[in-house]
Amino acid sequence: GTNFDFVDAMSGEEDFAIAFTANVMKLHGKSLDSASNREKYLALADLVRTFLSKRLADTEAAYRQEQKKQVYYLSLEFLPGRLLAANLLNLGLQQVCEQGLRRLNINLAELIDQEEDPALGNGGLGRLAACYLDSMASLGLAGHGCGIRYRYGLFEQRVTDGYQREFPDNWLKEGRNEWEYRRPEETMNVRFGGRVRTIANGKLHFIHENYQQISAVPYDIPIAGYQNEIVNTLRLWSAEVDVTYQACTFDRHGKGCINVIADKHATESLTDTLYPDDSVYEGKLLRLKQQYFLVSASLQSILRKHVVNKADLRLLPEKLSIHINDTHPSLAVAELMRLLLDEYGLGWAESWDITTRTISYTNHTVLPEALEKWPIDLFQTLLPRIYMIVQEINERFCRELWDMYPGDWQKIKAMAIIADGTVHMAALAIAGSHRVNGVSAIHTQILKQKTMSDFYQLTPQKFLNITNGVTHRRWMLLANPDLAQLICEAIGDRWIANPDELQHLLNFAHDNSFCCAMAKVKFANKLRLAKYIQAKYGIAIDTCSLIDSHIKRIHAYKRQSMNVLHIMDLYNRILDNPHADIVPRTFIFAGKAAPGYYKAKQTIKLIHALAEKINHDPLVKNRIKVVFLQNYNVSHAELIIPGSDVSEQIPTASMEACGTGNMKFMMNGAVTIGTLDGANIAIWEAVGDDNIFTFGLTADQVLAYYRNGGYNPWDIYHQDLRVKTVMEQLVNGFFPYPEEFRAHYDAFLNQGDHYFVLKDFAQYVEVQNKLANEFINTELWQKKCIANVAHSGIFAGDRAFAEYALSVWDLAERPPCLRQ
Ligand code: 26Q
Repeated sequence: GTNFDFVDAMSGEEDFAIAFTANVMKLHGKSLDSASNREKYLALADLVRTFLSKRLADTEAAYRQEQKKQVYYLSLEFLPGRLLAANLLNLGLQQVCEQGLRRLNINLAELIDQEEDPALGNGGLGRLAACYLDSMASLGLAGHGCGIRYRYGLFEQRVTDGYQREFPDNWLKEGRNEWEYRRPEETMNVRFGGRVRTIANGKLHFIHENYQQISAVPYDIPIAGYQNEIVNTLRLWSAEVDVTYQACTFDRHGKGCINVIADKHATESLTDTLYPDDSVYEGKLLRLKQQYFLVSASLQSILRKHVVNKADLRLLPEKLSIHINDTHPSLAVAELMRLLLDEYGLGWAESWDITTRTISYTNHTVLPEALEKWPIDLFQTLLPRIYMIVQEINERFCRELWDMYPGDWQKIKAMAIIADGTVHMAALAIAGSHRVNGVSAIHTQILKQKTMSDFYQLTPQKFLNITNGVTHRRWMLLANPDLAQLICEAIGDRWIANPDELQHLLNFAHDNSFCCAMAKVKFANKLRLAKYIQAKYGIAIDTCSLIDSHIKRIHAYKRQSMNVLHIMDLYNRILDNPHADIVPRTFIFAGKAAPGYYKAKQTIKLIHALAEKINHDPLVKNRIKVVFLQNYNVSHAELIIPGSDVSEQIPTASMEACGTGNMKFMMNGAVTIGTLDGANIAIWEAVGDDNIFTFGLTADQVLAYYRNGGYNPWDIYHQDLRVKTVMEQLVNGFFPYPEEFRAHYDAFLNQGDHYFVLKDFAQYVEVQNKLANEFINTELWQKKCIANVAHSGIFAGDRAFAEYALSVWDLAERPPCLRQ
């Protein structure tokens, strides 16, 4: 029989063991005894992929037959996390696999650990895309990801002597990924550079000449829905040059094929690396090339499929939706226009109508430095035909604005797609979409009232909020199986399909045995985390201590430095009074800094300098430990989040569009200490004052300060001795090398404290104290944990995606959780 008979027949673990053993032999030409764990992992993944393949093909056939509306989620980033355990869970194979392997004396967990964690994203935005792929498949929506198959993922972070060092993330060492299907037959060609010749014979024709053409080869990764037989795809494009038929003429230097191969490698470098910056837009030519490469390859293949199925192009918006994840793929607007106009011969008005009704756009940031603007000359040289189309879009758009606001040049200039020598990608994305959404209530509010207020006034019907969500399958069932099981024992398993049902847990907040069981699960997860930290860093942490985690990209606005200042103050209390009554705490940090971001890198150094002092000071008597976990990735999050008591979500209000880590912590019963920003506000509304610790300036207050030129941090320095002390400690030799943290000192005091760290400090300390005192009241704390889990259902990705299905993509069938 075939490899997947064993599961299709549900024949059980014995057949599984046989099939697995045979697959090790087939794949590696080795017996089980002589295979390494990595080889065993690859054989298992291959077996699971075989199983996925049948459902992938069946799903595709079913969609075609039903003519189901397709959603294409275009994103420069996807951070899916490891896939083996997720696939086993979603395919319902966990048990048969675990027990089958046990028969062979193999521990499944050890094989799971052999998988590389694909790092094809920076952080929140890429992880959100992956959560949504999971939700779409699980809801039975025909939603697919389109991205880039970066040869190297986000850099690997190693810390030496407290400094971050970056290493290439060589995730495809074996030349291929075990989950993907390479589909060379579906290769698309993408054109760069050259020039455009215009011919007028009745109609205008645009002939693109002298371009460089690069092949885009798709690699499809199957994405399984949760126990529903659906398998969608994540299609990742790779730049490749086929030299098979390229003649190598010997030039006068006698080089021949060497040149051809050298050109091949230069061209293929297009998809070599992911840009490692998640908050500052970098106007690099290669980045724009990557964006167009993704957009053009994706749209060509989407349209080809549509046309091959004999569907009318005029029906495009009814048959499919194209969603763009931030402005990074916003060239989709112009590329879809190009294909409709030049390749399929439609007129402008019709093409524009089709385009705007097909495309929708999610904004993920209001930080001005992150808004994408491309210099015209660079844009025009790389994409001459696309630039012509953008110009035409801009002209028509500005004419429309002129009709609306005659004479208001200032407003028109502020909204124009091309202005001040640059192409404004957000303006292009808004003009070319029928829906624009923010990712939390406050973020959407700020978009409407500030960042995009002109556009909102022009087309209010385009704008809406859809608060982000995360997949509770990965973040609860997979990352915290003991908690999931406990919940099932208490309220049954319907919450898995319908996370709102987690609310029933509130009935158990006063149930002693349930509370104890929850505490036990948390303790076991803390122990698991402590063992990892001990093994990896030789640091012993107290599993009874309050574990407080701050894990996310390192950025000034996320204020890891404020967390550090609080720990310094806590330490100062011990130095002042060695017997101070301090609740034992473990502070965990993890996160990468953009390689060129000096201050963020110095924050990593500061965390290490502090850890070095505190972890070794006998006066502290182990009451405080500080740990920095290196190379933060999805797998580390799966380990840290279930083992944490407190979730640090302390950005300067108004700056974090949403945050999604906050939701994952909440699902796992950690209590948030947070500012009133992004989804923290929604969490606060869901759990109520008693079950979250909020503090600090509101977004309105922060924005008001900015309008009035900021505030004077020296006032606080002089008023609050604690602030003065920690500030001086940054530069007075308290840490070795007194000049090391001068940049931080200056930013806080001499450059106006742009992120309001000192302004929020006193309230932060106060609420940290309050939190610690409530933590030691175990019974009270358990109730908080339960309340957090119970109210986390609204943050499930399924809810978020159902909202997209309904309000953005207009999918005919309502997903189950929105059905009445
Ligand atoms: C742009 C141009 C050139 C190079 C890089 C970039 C770039 C790359 C990644 C700009 C931004 C990003 C990533 C942004 C991001 O992760 N934003 C986060 O998105 C989450 C999901 O919506 C939110 O929860 C976070 O609040 C937001 O910071």
